[in-house]
Amino acid sequence: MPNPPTGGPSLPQERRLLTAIPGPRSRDLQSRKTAAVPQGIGTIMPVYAAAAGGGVVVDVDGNSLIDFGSGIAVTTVGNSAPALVTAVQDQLAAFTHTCFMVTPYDGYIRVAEALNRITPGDHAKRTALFNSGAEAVENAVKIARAYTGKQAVVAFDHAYHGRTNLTMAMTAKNQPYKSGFGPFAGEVYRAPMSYPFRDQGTDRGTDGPAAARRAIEVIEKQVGSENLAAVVIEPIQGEGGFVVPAPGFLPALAAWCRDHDVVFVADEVQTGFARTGDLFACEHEGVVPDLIVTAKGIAGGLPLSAVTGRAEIMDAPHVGGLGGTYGGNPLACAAALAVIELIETDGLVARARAIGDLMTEHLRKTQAGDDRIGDVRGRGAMLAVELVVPGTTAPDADLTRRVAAAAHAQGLIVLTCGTFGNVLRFLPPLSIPDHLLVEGLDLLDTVLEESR
Ligand code: PLZ
Repeated sequence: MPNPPTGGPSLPQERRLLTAIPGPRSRDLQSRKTAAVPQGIGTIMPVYAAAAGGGVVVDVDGNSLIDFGSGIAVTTVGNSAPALVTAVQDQLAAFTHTCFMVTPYDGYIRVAEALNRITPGDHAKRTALFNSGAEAVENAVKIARAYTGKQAVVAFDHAYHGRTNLTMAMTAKNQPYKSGFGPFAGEVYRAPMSYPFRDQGTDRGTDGPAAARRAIEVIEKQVGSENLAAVVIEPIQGEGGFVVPAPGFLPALAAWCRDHDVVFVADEVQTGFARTGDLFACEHEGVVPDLIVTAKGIAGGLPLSAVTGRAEIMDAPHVGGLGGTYGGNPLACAAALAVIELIETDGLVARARAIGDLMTEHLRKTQAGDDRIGDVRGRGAMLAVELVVPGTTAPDADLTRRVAAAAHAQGLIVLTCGTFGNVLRFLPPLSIPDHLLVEGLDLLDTVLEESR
């Protein structure tokens, strides 16, 4: 293909296979990657992108793939959305960087004001900007420690918070995230999560407040609220398997934190910005976190993350105690302002709900005829199926791998996740047209059938 196609919504919204997947150009790039990039940086799908937009990714061989991944929940408003491209281009021509800690600029302040406005709770707030999800999680912990004068941090079973030293300690899963990379940061403790599909039929039960009491008991016995700075939790777990806690679990935890001077931190890196059919997943149960961590969907693919929270907590660190060269980069801020506006003007919260309804109905029908699908769960455009040995809850990671690989070969980008590697997850961009959603789901049914 001499001229790569223009990206964004102008791309034909179709699945189109011109070569085997991956095609010859992708295979060539993959062998160059192997020679130039360490193997530690893995490849889920060795198909090299040339353009993307709406609900497709076009590869270097001219194949057009249906996107059920959004670059891991990042391009929520769609790749290269025109309003975002214009906003970033304008900023690019004005200046690329001055460093907000040296000579600041208004884009950063406007993003902070917007996040203070749209995040849950009407209390006075402040926002600090960073680059990655992990960096923001680390800063939320720094801020909670400075505010409380305490050190311990509680994270949960199946949690994912990043790959830096502190966030590796907070992440639950050993392979591939932690193995061989210790020693990990100290003062990180783990509490049991509410995982309804795996808690059913056990003495743990599926009652949210009861699951919270179980977690709180572990926290009180093994940590002690007098030592605990923060409880950090994903309101719907992402990498850990799209685990939606039982109703009442999050509110009970938040209430306990409030009563014990513990900062309640919602890691909404994967769930935020309309993904779950609410602007933020916490809103579903009316939970108001003390600090909320956002990234991914915040800026349509430009690297940006944020910690937003109660003014008195956010102002605890001393002057100069927070920052970084690139945090709140002007291009990323321009993108974030465009994203926030697009979510509001294009009704993307409602769009996420509509996608959720369409996909859930289809997946439940598939489940009714396929006893390998143990669970269909998620909210909005953050959905998953958990694959098991029929009649049990025993995870079937091998089937999951085979189904994902077969879907990839048919031109459907789909990701897996879960502590047991047996969850297929669906994170389409909210710009995807319905016909591609349906085609992707039909394809999934076919590959599930063929993987028996
Ligand atoms: N918190 C809830 O989902 C990133 C990780 C992909 P960064 N999830 C995708 C991988 O294998 O590295 C994530 C998340 C939650 C924090 C993070 C970390 O965000 O921007 O990847 O640092």
